[in-house]
Amino acid sequence: MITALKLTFLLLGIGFCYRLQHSDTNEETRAAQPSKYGSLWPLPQKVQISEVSFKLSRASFQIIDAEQSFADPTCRLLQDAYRRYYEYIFVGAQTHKSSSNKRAGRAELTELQVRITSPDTECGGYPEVTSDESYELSVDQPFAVLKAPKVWGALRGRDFSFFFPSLLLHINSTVISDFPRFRHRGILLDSSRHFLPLKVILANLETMAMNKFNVFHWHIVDDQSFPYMSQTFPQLSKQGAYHPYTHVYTPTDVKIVIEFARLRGIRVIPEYDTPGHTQSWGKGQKDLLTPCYSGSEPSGTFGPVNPILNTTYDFMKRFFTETSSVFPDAYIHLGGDEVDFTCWKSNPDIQKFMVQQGFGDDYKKLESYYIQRLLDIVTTTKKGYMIWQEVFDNGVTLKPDTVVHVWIGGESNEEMGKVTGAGYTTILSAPWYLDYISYAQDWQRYYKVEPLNFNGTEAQKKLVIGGEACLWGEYVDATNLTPRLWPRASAVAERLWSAMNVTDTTDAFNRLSVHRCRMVERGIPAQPLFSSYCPSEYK
Ligand code: CP6
Repeated sequence: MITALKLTFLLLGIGFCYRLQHSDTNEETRAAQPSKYGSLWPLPQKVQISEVSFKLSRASFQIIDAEQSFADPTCRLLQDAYRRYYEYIFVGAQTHKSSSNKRAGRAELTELQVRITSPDTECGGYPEVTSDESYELSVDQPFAVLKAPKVWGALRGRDFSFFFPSLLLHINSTVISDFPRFRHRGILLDSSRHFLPLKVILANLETMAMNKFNVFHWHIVDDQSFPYMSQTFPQLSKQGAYHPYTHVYTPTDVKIVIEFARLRGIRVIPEYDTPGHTQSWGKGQKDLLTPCYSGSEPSGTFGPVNPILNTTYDFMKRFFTETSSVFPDAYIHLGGDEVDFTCWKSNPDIQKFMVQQGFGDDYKKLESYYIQRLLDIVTTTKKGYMIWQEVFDNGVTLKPDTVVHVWIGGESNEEMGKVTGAGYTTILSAPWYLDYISYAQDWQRYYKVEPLNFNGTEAQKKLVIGGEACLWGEYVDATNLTPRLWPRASAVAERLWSAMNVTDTTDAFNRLSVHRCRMVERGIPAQPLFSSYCPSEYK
């Protein structure tokens, strides 16, 4: 018989176990406190905030080109940015008019002057891996000044509204001097496992800009669907997309994405992953994929791209010639990951080819043979390439400027040592698979990653140009993409932008909580970090 006392202990015990399992660290259970850095995110390299503060008025405040600026008044990139920032500064602020009136005694800040200091402003160009994103911002009387060598820095430095504590229209006198720690700061989105409507992609680009990300890695096609509408091979999306008209990216859609990204200083790098991950390609392109065999008969199923046919390489040449002119970035991502050899092994023609080439039983050699020929083709289109780490692991000869994308190994960075040891430039994604979700504040795990934490020389560490947060699409579509990505990706944003010693998770939590509310106020449904509320909820 269970007595009442025993039952009480039993229940207490269950409760205790539950607490143990979910025992949160201090950081995870406390509420956000104001940070001395306000809501700056990612934290600039150098900040000085003084006690003096100014008020702003919606009616009189303006953002303008400084007289000495090299920017042309017709520079659309800047003019568009001024309008966006103006709207961001004053969004939601109106209802707090009374509180700013109370402090009517303080001086008014009436202008943000933007000064591009280099004669070649790059206004009409595309951002590149070498683009200068540095800027200096001084908020002082009689006006605030944002100085940057190129328009890219002006974009990074402009987000003036970062200085507003809650929604009050005043701003502290501040001096910031800032530049990114890493040049490649990306987000991977996957539009194959689920089609992502254009407006979801654009909203994500806008949020990327709020977090100073500068690369949109567009994993545009994969096994499940082929939404890229090719002008050379229209059958690919006709047959391979989830829907031939609604679930495709037309040439106009792609242009819209690229221009929207450019205006925010974001590069668009498409990924066309081969020879694996290509089931959807096979629907619209006969003989592209390898027929698999069951015994001596074709089984009716298909494997990776068929590496032994010349028609394969003719196709690739025409396909990549098209994409190289559609996407302006100097780089294209060629995938090359997770090639399953089972089908190749079953096919008698491939077996024969293996013998002819002297590859023995080593199907990695066959994979390398294919990739080698593909890389040669892409080189003729004058693009640089990025590839997943397996291509490097398999010993394929790569151009010296190849970027190797490390995705295996979680938080241990041995592979980074190997890749940079061989002299290749690399970017890190292994610890930043944001499609993995778990209980509690997993952003802290992403935040604590140190990309240079591997055994290697200084020269090797210089080869690490950044990283990407990956949001693979198996369990993600338009309904849940944004809250799953933000603010978790913001943790990666700060790791890649801010100085190496910015590692205080408590201060990060305080700033990120406000930054997350800011995203929500701007219409981005970013999920909460922990129990709390945003000021805008009761305005
Ligand atoms: N799709 C493609 C994927 C993945 C990769 N490539 C992937 C593999 C393992 C995990 C998550 C994603 N879904 N094309 C590997 C780069 Cl855990």
